Formats: sequence, structure tokens, C-alpha cells
Amino acid sequence: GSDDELQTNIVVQARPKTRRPAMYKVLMLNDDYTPMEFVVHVLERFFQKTRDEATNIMLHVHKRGVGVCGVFTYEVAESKVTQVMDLARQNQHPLQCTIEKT
Ligand code: TYC
Repeated sequence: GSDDELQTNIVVQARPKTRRPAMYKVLMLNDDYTPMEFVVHVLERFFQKTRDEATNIMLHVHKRGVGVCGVFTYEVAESKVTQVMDLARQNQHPLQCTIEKT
């Protein structure tokens, strides 16, 4: 056969089908026992907050009962919750955090 019969089947998509991932808030919950300083430490260590940002978030949670630590993809959010809860348990603090779809 001639050279034209060789099909390569290459399709160039003009607009690639990308999909933004679902995002999840990591929420910190207030309790009566976890030291304020520990919560500030957690926010600095796992959520890259400055001392001032961490203090503001901690005080917001202390007063209102719940606050947002950050917004992440599902896997990252789950990982943050696990790391926070592990450190809290190691230090015998009842600190709880959870995720919520945005
Ligand atoms: N309420 C705690 C206290 O008075 C402080 C605290 C703040 C605990 C935020 C948990 O997510 C929390 N020691």
C-alpha cells in the first residue's frame, strides 16, 4: 500500500479535560482541657501559620467553638487531621479536628 494508509490516531485536544479537585476544610474544635499554647503550636507546625495567625485562629476556636485551619485536597486534609490527632493523643490532650467539604 501507499504511505497514506499508515494511520497514527493522534488526537490533539484543544481544551484538555482537567478537573479541579474537591476541596476540604480542616476544622479545629474547642475543648476545655487542651492548652492554648499546644493549639498554637499545632497550627504553626502543621498548617504553616505564623505565631500571630495561629494565636488568632486558636482564640477564634476558643470563643466560637470551631475554626478553619486550612483548605486542602481530601488526601492532604485527612493527613493533617491524622497528624494533629496523633500529636494530641501522644500529649494526652483531647483536641479534636475534622474535615468538611467546602
Ligand atoms: N479552650 C481551651 C482552653 O481554655 C483552649 C483551646 C482552644 C482548646 C482551641 C482547643 O481547638 C482548641 N485551654
